[in-house]
Amino acid sequence: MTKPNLSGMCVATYRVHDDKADFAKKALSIAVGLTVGSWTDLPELRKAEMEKHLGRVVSIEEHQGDGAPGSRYADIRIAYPDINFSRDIPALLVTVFGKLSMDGKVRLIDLDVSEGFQSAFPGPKFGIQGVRDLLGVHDRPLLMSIFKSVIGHDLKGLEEQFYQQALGGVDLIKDDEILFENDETGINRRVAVCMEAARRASEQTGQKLLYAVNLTGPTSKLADQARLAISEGANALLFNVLAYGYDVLHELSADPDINVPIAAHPAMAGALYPSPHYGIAAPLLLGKLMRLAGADLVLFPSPYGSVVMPKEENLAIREMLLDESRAMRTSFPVPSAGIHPGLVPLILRDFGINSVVNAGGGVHGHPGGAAAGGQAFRQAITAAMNGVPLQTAAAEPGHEALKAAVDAWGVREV
Ligand code: 1AE
Repeated sequence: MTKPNLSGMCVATYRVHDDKADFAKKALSIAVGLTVGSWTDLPELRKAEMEKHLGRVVSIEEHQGDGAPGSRYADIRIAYPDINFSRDIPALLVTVFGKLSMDGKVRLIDLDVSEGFQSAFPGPKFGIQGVRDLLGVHDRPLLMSIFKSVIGHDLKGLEEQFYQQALGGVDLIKDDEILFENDETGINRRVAVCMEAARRASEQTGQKLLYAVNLTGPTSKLADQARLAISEGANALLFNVLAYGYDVLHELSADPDINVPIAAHPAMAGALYPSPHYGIAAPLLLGKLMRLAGADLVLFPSPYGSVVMPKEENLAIREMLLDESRAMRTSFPVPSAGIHPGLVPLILRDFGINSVVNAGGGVHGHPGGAAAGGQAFRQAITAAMNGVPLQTAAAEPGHEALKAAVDAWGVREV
């Protein structure tokens, strides 16, 4: 097969499972079907006009599997001319995986966008460096704590919970993603009290802190809500990207008035990535596309905690977020869910210092309370950075918080 010239084209890679299919025929039907519709039936004149719109088969890699039913598959790469779609993520996704996502065992495993397409996306406004600069922390993984049991709280309750988390020395506090607009603790009201609690805690800890407040409500009002929160002092946002769509994240992140980092929550991602046969692979869904759309931090289930994702997929997400060869800022990987201090050495080994250790239950469930929970994590991070086993560090004077955490949750061997 002669290699097509791919400039001005976005290339999608699909994994197609089929025990009997002629994969070359399947590839051609995708390339033609998702672009010009039908090729052989076109008159010659029309063919000449349509040539520039025609999708191209770039490669087909067949795998026979082990002979068991369902094990035969092919990885098929198709190039789509940029001129077929506008420069936005919805148009790209509908082109490469709109109708096709419903047509048999087809999974979108990667998407390489052209330089031209990428040029419409500034990517993360802050990225890893920008978030570190805001916090003044450059030499260790960041620590994020998650508000828990927030539904039904009054402002006073939220403020106290925030203060306790902040006292523990965390770098970021994020809302729970299920905290929506409500009369008692609406976005502007809770930002005001929580930022005041952050100021008080900072007098004790000497640390800066970002509060990622959950941006919710109808799409048409999100930018106004974000501006309102920022006018009350919000210095970061949390956003349920997949419930709204990547384009909404892109618009928020590209808005010059929304000049705070945005953390992307992965809610709904499980409806799309876990199947080996269908959906969109996690590294594309939560890695490449989140960064392209402008997420400064991206949360996803880690391989170790309560909601797990296979480690290879986690590391591939990390790769997508940190890849320096892309002409845009890098995004922080935030492996999450069920994280406790005993997992910190694993997180550091697998994700390195350019990551965020993120915990809800692992902070609030500490026997000494949320402040002790944060301290235990900070002590675990310092020990792991110095190559000191957590059990050894926990036995040292001043490390009572870590000791209590190790007793409660144990330490996972590296
Ligand atoms: C993958 C998202 C994790 C998340 O948002 C969350 O709230 C985790 O809570 P914990 O740490 O499992 O209690």
